[in-house]
Amino acid sequence: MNRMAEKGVLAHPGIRKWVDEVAAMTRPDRILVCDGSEAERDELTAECLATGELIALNQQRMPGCYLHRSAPHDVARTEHLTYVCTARHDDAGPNNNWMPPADARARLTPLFTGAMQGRTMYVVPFLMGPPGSRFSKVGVEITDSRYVVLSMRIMTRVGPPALEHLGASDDFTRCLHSLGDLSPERRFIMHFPEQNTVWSIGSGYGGNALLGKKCMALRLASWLARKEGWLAEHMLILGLEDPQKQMHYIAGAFPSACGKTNLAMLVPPKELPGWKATTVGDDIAWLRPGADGRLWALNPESGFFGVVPGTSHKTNPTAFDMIQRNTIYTNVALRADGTPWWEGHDDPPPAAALDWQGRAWTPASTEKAAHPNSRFTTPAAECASLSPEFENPNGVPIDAILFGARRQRRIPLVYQARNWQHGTFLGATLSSETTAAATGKVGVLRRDPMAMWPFCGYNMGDYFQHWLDVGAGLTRPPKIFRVNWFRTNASGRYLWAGFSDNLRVLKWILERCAGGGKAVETVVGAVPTLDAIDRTGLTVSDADMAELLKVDPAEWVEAIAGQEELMQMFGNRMPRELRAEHEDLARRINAAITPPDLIGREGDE
Ligand code: OXD
Ligand code: MN
Repeated sequence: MNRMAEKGVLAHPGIRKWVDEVAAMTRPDRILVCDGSEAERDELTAECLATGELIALNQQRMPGCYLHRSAPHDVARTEHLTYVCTARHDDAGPNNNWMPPADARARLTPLFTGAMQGRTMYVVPFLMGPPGSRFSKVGVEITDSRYVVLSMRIMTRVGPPALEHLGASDDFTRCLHSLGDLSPERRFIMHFPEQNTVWSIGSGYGGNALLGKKCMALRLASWLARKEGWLAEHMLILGLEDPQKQMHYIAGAFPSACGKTNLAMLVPPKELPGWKATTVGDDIAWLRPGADGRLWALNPESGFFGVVPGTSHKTNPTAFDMIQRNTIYTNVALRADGTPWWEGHDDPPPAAALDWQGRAWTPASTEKAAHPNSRFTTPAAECASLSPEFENPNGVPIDAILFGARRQRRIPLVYQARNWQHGTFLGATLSSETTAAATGKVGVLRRDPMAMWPFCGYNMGDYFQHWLDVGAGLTRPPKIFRVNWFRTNASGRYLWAGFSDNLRVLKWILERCAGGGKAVETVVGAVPTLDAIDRTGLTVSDADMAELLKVDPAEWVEAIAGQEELMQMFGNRMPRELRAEHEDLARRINAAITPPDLIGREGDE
């Protein structure tokens, strides 16, 4: 046990008791209490280099950068092995796998028993959110993975900030993690919201193992947020300064690997001078009503865990530059000069490299060099566009909320909800084509309300009601918009330029927030007129723009049927207001596709 043990974290009776209990079950050789110091990081890194858990990248060119190769079957979140264990099944809802808490413990106790024999048990106190913030929450992760400790040090505030925030309180999330034997057969990520506890075994992958992130800051936090009157969301937070030097903040919910990090680090196009973008967060937002009737948001994380493939100077120059230092790469390819490479890198494919599993790779190989869900883990402090408000304990006031997804057809580039209730409906009916961030088939359309389907720690019907309740308490609620950067034409070509040019859409959104912005009312909401989105210097034709903004009521008939399934799925937990929105949409669509002579005849009968 290190120096911290006597005077630091283990002096806390609640943590001590829990550590003792876990140690009795997992039987580690050694317990090390992490203090978050640089010396500790260097020691852990040296150990990882010795064991092969990390490979040093070219330290001249990329100081502080390392490569980690995971077990080949442990490369993404495993939603089918993720459970919410509430006393009543209905409280977890149809959106979660469920197990009674006692059964979950009985199932996992044998797996954890003796799991840390021959290993060190690390005790990692961490703070989600800035020190001194009413938003912030403390967790303690116990893990037997050095890679997890090093990653937690990037993604959360480890050591003294957590202990100071906790003080004598026993209010901390108990996050227990072991690699176990890494077998998918013995892998479970169990959440116990009623006990503010997570047990995760059998995976070292970020979303399954860095328990401050999806497990605590979304699943357990969403449960707590409902109790306490706030929202824990799968959202980026972007600051935009307009040419008049007014600051605006936008929060955006998008499913995993749909471009949140790129949008959060947006670089304004040169054709729109005077705009400045700053990054508050790229994955998680905690939002609370403020005394001024607005919604305030902060990012509880302190680092970025981003998808590497596709990251380049074109798509995200800020991220590309950011990951040249102090970054842990997971599952990318390695070039002979000790630098990483991936599909979508600015550099052409190397003549020879090692793929993400360390096997010889050439451009003739049929497999990808980097895993499609390979990741970077980088401190927020490395991000050149990081907002000066990043550490503000009050967060930032949100002007607009975006709900976005990956949809090739039907969904226009952008449209605006009529009010908060309609906006909640737009979020609740979000669907997206699946990506490599979770195991399973890629490109399949699935329902993903508020981009929270895999992360809502309770019954989503109650979650929708909570959204309505939070909105009802705001006198100046954010305006809500649906966006879709991914619409294609009949031959599969993306119609929208995306990346930097998304600012053009955000500009219209901010105009709408200020009471301007030209729009036409459609059955789904207010859509920009053909000339409303600034296309200065952009080669998107009128025809493509018209296609991007098209709302074809006939295409929406199918959507209504899908929404009906969602309504059924949540039964009487689905708020009445959202049923009413669904029926209203069905009525509007029906009216739009019914030939006028039929309407006349119906009226005559
Ligand atoms: C993530 C995810 O890692 O959503 O952020 O899967
Ligand atoms: Mn995410």
